[in-house]
Amino acid sequence: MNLKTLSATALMTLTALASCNEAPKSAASDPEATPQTAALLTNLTTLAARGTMVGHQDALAYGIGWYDEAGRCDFRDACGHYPALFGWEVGELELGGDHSLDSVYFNRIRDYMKQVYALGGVNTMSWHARNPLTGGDAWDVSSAEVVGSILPGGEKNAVYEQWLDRLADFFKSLKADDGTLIPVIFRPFHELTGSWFWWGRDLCTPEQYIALWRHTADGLRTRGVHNLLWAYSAAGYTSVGELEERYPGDAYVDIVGFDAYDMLTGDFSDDVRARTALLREFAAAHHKLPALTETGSEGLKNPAWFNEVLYPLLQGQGLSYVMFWRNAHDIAGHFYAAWPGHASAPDMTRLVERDDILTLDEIGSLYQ
Ligand code: BMA
Repeated sequence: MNLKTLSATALMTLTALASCNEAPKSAASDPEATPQTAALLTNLTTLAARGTMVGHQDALAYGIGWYDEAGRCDFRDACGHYPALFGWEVGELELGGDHSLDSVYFNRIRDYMKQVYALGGVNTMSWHARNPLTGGDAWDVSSAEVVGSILPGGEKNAVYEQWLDRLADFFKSLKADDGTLIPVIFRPFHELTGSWFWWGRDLCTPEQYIALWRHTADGLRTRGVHNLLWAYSAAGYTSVGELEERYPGDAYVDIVGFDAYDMLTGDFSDDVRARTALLREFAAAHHKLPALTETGSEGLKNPAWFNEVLYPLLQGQGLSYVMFWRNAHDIAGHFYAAWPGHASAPDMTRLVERDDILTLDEIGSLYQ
C-alpha cells in the first residue's frame, strides 16, 4: 500500500467515524428517546465533570409566604440565580384530578416546565402515587400485596393501566412552543431501600419491584412516551448489593441516586460520604450518571449548612445534581432552600457561586 492509498483509506475511515459522530447511538435507556432527551443525557454526563447542578423542588410554584405568583422563586430571590434543575411532583395525577397532593395544579406544572425548558433548565418529576390497593396515600404501608396487585394478572391491574394512561397523556402534553417534547428526568418509586412507601423494601420482593418498574417504563413507552430519562433513587444502604438487588436494569435507568436529609443527629456527613462512594461504584459499573436526588436540612437551623456541611460532601464527587426539597406553602417550617431574608441566604449564595456548583446561567445548552 503506497502512501496515497494509505491516506485515502485513512480519509475514508475518518469520514466513516465522522458520520458516526453525526448520529451517535442514543445513550439513553429508551432506544426511542427523542433527540432532545438523548442530548440531555449526553450533555449532563459531560457537565458532571465540570460541576454539580443545584436544584429545588417546586421552585416556581410556591415558596415561603406565596403561592403561584408570576416571576417569584425563593431560590432565585435569595441568591440571585435560578437553580439549574427544577423538581416537580405528579402525585394524584393518576386519580384524574386537576391538582397534586401538594395542591399544585397540573396545568400550572406544565406551564412551569415549559418555562424551565425555554430557559435551558432541567425538569425532574417525582411521583408520590396513591396506594392503588387500599385507597390510602403513598405512605400507606398497611399491605404488602400492593405491588403484586397492580402487575398484570393482579386485581388492581386495570386501575394501574388507567394510571399509566393518565401519566402518558401528561408527559406527552409537555411541549415547547415549537412542538418539541420537553425532556423530563422521571424518578418514580423513590427511596426504595426504605419501607415508608407502598413500593418500599419490606413491602415487595426484589422481583416485584423490578417488575413494577419495567411494567411502568414499558407501559409508558408503549403509550408513546419517549421524553423521559429514568432516575432510580434509593434511601439508606450500606452496600452496593442493596442497590443491585432491586435495580431494574440498564435498559430502564439513566440516572442513579439517593435521598438524604440532615436531621442534625451528627451522622449525616459520614452517612452521605459512605453512600456516595457506594453510589459512584454502582454508577460506574452500570455506566449511569450519579446524583443526590433529594437533600436538605428541614428549616435550615444551621445558617452555615450549605458550605459547612453540604459542600464538602459534593466537592470532587462527580455528582450530576443535588436537589433541595420544597419550601412548602402548606406546612409551617417545612423548607430546605433559603428564601429572601432567611439567615442562611448568604450561605446558600456562597454555595451556588462556587465554580463547581452550577446554576441555570452556567449550564449552557443541554438539548442539542
Ligand atoms: C414530602 C413532604 C410532603 C409532600 C411530599 C410530596 O417529603 O414534603 O409534604 O406531600 O413530599 O411532595
